Amino acid sequence: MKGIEAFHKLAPLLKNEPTVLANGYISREFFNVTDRKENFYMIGSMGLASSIGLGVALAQPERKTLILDGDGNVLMAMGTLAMIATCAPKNLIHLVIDNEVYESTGSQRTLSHEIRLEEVAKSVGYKQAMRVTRPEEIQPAYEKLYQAEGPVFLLIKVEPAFDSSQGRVTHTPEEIRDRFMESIAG
Ligand SMILES: Cc1ncc(C[n+]2csc(CCOP(=O)(O)OP(=O)(O)O)c2C)c(N)n1
Ligand SMILES: [Mg+2]
Repeated sequence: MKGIEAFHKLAPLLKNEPTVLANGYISREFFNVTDRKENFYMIGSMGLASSIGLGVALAQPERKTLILDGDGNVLMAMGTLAMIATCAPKNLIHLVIDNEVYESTGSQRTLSHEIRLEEVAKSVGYKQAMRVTRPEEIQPAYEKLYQAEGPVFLLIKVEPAFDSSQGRVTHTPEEIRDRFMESIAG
């Protein structure tokens, strides 16, 4: 499955959950599938979507919070998995698009062809962690994890297949911040 297919499966499942997206192609591709004010695109800094998502989840424990991460991002901030598991926000769902490469910077291989990131998440203490490889598995896995107590982790294996003709996120960082804050206020 291509990453874009995974996004087309995920997008209709989202309601108004705050969603913190990893930098690079993940933000860019998801922006083109479904731009929403609840999307916080981490435009520049790699590895930080997970810790920002953790902060959002802890600040608003009654609201489901999503992180849409990449394998390279997770590997860069592996310690954040332990922090998430230890803080244990019940409302946090950590989704990872795993294409086994740093596709945004030229498809250098990551370690996720050998390291099963969902096993890492499970072993540090995520309540549940699953891996899917086929598009039709995404909805049932997501719905199962959505019902479960968090933090939970869903790894979606995809092939590197970004369509570089897709445009970049058009909002400025300030606009992304402001509309995200507005969407989670109150
Ligand atoms: C701290 C930091 N290091 C490196 C980069 C350059 N960079 C941007 S995206 C990216 C790859 C991200 O990999 P992954 O999370 O697997 O997402 P993919 O590109 O495969 O969709 C890299 C290395 C950056 N933006 N910030
Ligand atoms: Mg990747």
